[in-house]
Amino acid sequence: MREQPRRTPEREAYYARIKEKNLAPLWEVLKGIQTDEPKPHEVPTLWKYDRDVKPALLESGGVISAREADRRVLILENPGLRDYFFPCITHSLFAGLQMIMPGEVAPSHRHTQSALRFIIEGEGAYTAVDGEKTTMRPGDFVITPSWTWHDHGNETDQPMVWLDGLDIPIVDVLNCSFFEPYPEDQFPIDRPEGDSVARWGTGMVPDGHRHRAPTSPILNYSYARTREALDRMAARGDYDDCHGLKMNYINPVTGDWAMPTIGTSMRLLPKGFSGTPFRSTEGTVYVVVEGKGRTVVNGTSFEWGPRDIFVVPSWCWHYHETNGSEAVMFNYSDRPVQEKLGLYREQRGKRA
Ligand code: 1HN
Repeated sequence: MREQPRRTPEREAYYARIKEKNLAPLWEVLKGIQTDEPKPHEVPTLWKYDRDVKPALLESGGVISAREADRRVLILENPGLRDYFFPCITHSLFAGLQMIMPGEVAPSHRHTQSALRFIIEGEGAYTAVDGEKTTMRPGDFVITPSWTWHDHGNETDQPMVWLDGLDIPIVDVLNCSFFEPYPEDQFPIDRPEGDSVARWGTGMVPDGHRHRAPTSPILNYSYARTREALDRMAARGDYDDCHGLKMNYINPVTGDWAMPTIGTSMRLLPKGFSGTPFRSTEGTVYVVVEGKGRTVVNGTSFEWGPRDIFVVPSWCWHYHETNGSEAVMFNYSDRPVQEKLGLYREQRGKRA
């Protein structure tokens, strides 16, 4: 550990003098930035959906319309990041819950921030991305790549809620934010529903394809297919000690993560699972899809059930447990960025 240099009146006077010249002493600030290990400001936090989030969301329907809000989203603000430049769930990622009521539309726009939608509840509202529409169902993972036109609408008779995960802080640190509204509510649809899965999601790719974008061309990784894959693999029972049965979503064109800045996975924890402690540098947002269990993060126990959301900050020891039911959880983090920069680290512990 570094020693902090002593502060003396002579030094303080010197610092004050050089400040005028836009100069500052590195030795006064080095310790705060080169920490022995990650010291995230965000804290482990659990949002109970049915008890706390849902009533607030339903109330928001009477507070503002989707049109006036542009996007009616309640931000999951990490209490450890209250002084951050923007309310976020981790230092690198945003999370919010968007609700769209029957008959509403969230008008088309595009931005350089990439977004994922993870569907929480409701059935049958749509999101459209660059001319393809997809009907959303709980557990679906839908991608809005950087700089693609997207709008949402609900032609059903029930409210629809999904989680929005965006790389807002990453784009901010690089100063690459661009935004543009589309002149109409909806960008024209020019492909049938399911087109992207047919083209890219069957283990084949179109002959002579020119997909060069860093984001997967698949619009919707449906829960029906994900769940079936997990079920079939569970039959063989090869579970990881820490993660259970964990599958990462990939871009079928490159084999890399589905999104360039956000890594996404789905896992199945079997009944009576008692996970080994694990930590990694990826601050991770979890969304529970099915089942009940608990996750112990740095000694704090989070009891979770369907639709609950929690966050495990970078480098925090944690383990997962289930009891009488198997559980399915979605998660996302900034791991693709860390891997590309050679920064990603993980560590497995021992059960006490
Ligand atoms: C956004 O554009 C959407 O397009 C959702 O649905 C959430 C959160 C922050 C900034 C932009 C959307 C967002 C967002």
